[in-house]
Amino acid sequence: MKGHLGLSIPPACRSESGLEKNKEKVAVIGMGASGEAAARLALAKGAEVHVTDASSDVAVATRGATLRALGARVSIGEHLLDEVASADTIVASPGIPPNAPILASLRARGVGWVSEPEFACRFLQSPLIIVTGTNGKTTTAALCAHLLGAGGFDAALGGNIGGGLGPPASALALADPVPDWVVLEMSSFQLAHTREMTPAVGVMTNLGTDHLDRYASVEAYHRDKRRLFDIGTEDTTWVLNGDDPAVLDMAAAVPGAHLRFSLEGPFSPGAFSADGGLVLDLAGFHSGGGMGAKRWAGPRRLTVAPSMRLLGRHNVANALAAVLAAAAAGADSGSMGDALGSFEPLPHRLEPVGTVAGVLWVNDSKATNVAAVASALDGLGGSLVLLLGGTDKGESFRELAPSMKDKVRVVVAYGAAGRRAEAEISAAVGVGTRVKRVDGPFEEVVATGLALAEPGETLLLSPACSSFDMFRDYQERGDAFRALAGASARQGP
Ligand code: UMA
Repeated sequence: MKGHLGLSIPPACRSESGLEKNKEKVAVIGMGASGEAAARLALAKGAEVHVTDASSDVAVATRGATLRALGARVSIGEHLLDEVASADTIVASPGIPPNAPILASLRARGVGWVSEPEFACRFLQSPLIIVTGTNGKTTTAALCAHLLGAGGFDAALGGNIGGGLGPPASALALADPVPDWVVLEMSSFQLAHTREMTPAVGVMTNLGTDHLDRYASVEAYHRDKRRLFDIGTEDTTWVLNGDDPAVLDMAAAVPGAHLRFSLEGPFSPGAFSADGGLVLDLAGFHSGGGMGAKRWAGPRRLTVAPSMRLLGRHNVANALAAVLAAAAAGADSGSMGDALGSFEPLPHRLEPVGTVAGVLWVNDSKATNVAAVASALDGLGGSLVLLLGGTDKGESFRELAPSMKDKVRVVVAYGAAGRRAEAEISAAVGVGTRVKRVDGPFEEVVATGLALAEPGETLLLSPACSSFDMFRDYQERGDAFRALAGASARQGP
């Protein structure tokens, strides 16, 4: 594909796209959002589809009935290994751990599989902006799509993002008309099994620790993140966190154009924050994608509307990343300044959900790892009561000590990780944060936090853990917190 001045923009898939043969057999493992979307895409493209889920709960059975009516063969409650293994293409849902029996059996037979976005890219006709990183990827991806929209591009948003904010990649491959750009948030689970998909623009927001319940080590998690760089080409434009040595190190020898964003200081070519504003400096940048086509002059301060509502310093970093990615795709600095002001904070990410008796409630339920909580704490001012806990993912809570110091007056530690969180935070020397453990239900956790909070303080749900011990997912947890804020406001002080 050619950009507006004839520069090369890599297509979504590096090889011939589409099905490999007539009546290709596609097996899809898992019937959550991604499995359903992949099966629908394969059916729409004329494949013979076998879709399977180990569960037979109501949601799976309902999806199964729909897919059966569309022509798929459906097996639920068990995986039929021989049938799955005989397919030409196997698509595995991202939430299925690599040691799950079905994947272990396929591996033992020497049979490979692809991730759902990898399957989707075979049919995507738009160039891809892929956003990954440990934290900030959803805000960055959504803001990037918003900036492109304001710049006159038809930009479709999807991938890992979920939560009603965007569909899986496979659904975007059926979009009609074909969007100008597809902005895909991708998790490490989805990047793991990619081969052919190619970012025109690839964004790495940051690299921290996450998902240690699935990976044997941080290095193994980072290896999957590294796939982003492995699948690029020399025409890919990279948007890199200039303040994160792990990102710069990982990208150092990667071909393509490198743009960096920084909260600390000037970067050229790149974007940085200075004197409370955002500066885009792409002077002299001429290679890759549609970027050179812009013929950017010297540094340009973006006139950001005062209504910009993103809380916290880490969101400034996300905004800088989004601005660079959108600029790389062709958006201009004038439209981006206005659009930054009209972007609404996303649900469950430092989302203010009410003020009760002088206490501000902030829902940061998406903060499912320690690094995300540290970012939230570093970005917020004032005194805080922090609700922390849930399913234990094995990370050290001690690492939160520097961010808690002089800021978090009380931690309410709860859920499956509550006891460990209590022990580690109480033992952190010199932090001075009081820890109160609650073993009861979430309502009791929130009520305890509220009772301990004083007027003028913030009650922050930023759990550092996943939610599965009490909720279906982080959205349900955040929704519960928001509903309790509403109920509390109605009840009055
Ligand atoms: N299953 C099997 N066999 C097994 C194990 C599981 O069939 O051995 C079945 C389960 O019964 C279930 C299905 O697989 O029905 C679940 O698949 P899934 O967990 O991949 O769920 P999806 O609904 O497809 O959602 C996934 C992402 N979830 C995960 O990666 C855990 C969603 O990201 C994403 O929005 C969606 O694909 C579309 O791309 C959510 C997420 O939490 C938001 N992501 C993690 C994160 O951001 O930290 C990675």
